[in-house]
Amino acid sequence: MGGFWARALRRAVPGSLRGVDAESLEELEERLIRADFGVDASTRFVEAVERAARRGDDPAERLAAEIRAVFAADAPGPGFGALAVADTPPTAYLFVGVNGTGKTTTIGKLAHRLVRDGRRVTVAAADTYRAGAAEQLARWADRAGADFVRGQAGADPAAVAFDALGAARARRADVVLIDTAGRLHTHKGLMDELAKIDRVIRKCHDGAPHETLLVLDATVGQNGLVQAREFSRHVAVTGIVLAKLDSTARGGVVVALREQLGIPVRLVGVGEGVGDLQPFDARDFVQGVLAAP
Ligand SMILES: Nc1nc2c(ncn2[C@@H]2O[C@H](COP(=O)(O)OP(=O)(O)OP(=O)(O)O)[C@@H](O)[C@H]2O)c(=O)[nH]1
Ligand SMILES: [Mg+2]
Repeated sequence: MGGFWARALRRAVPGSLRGVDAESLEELEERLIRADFGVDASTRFVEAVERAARRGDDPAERLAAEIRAVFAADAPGPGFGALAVADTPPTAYLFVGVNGTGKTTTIGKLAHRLVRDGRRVTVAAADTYRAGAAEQLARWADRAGADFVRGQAGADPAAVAFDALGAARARRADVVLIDTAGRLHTHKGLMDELAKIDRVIRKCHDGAPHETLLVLDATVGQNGLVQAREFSRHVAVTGIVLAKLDSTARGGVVVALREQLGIPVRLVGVGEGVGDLQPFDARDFVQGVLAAP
C-alpha cells in the first residue's frame, strides 16, 4: 500500500536513520524540504529526530510519530476515503479546482468505486463551458454504471447542480457527484459562480454539499497551498483530493497542506486508470516516507 508513496517521495529519508550526525540531519532536512513537506515541518521533524537520537531512542520511530501526529486530528467520516455521508440520502460531493487538476477523472474513478460497493450514483456535469467536458464525464459515468445528468452547453452550472440533486432524489440515488469547470483561483467572476453553485446546492438539500473536495495536482507541490487558500475564501472546502501523485516526487505536500490549511487530504489519485484512486492513509504515508530507497 505504501508503494506509491515511496515513489512519490523519492528518498525523502536517506536510508537508515541510525547513527544520525550533523551532516545526515542536514541532508534529511534538505530532502524533506525538496519533497515539499514545508520548511516549518521539515525543521521540526529534524529537531525531533536529533533529540531522539541524543536520548538513544529510535530516530525513525520518532519521525514516524511526528508525521502521524500531523494527521491525528482528522475525524473520519463513514464513506470511502473517510468522506462524510448524509443522514438523508443523497450524499452530495462537490468537486472544485483549477483547470486540468483531475476533477473529472477523480469523479469517474470514485463513481466506479462507489457503484462497485453497491451504491447508486448520479454524476452531474456542472461544467457547461469546456467543449467535450460533459461527454468526458458521460463516458466515465457509463463505464462506472452511474446515472448521468447534464445541462445545455452554456447553461447555468448552478441550475445543472440543482437539477442533478432533484434527479438523484427521484432515482433514490445514494450519492451525487457534481463536476465543475476548472477555474483559476484568481478569476473573481468564476469564483463567484462557484459560490453560487454552492449556495444553490445548500438550498435544495439539507446538509449538502456533504463534502466540497478541492482537487489539486500533486506535481505543483506547494503551489497547491495557494489554490487551497483562494478556493477556501469562496467555498467551504472540506477535503482535498491529491491527484497525479504517480507523476511527482513532491508527495510530502500532504504534510504542508494539513498543517497550514487544517483541511484533511481524503483521496489520492495514483494514475489515469479507473482503479487508481486510493483513500489517504497516514500509516501508508509514513511507511512510504521510511521505505528503504
Ligand atoms: N498520471 C495521472 N494522471 C491523471 C490523474 N488524474 C487525472 N489525470 C490526468 O490529468 C488530465 C486532466 O484530467 P481531468 O480529469 O480532465 O481534469 P479536470 O480537472 O477535470 O480538468 P478541467 O475540467 O479541464 O478543469 C487527464 O489527462 C487525466 O487522465 C492521476 O491521478 N494520475
Ligand atoms: Mg473536468
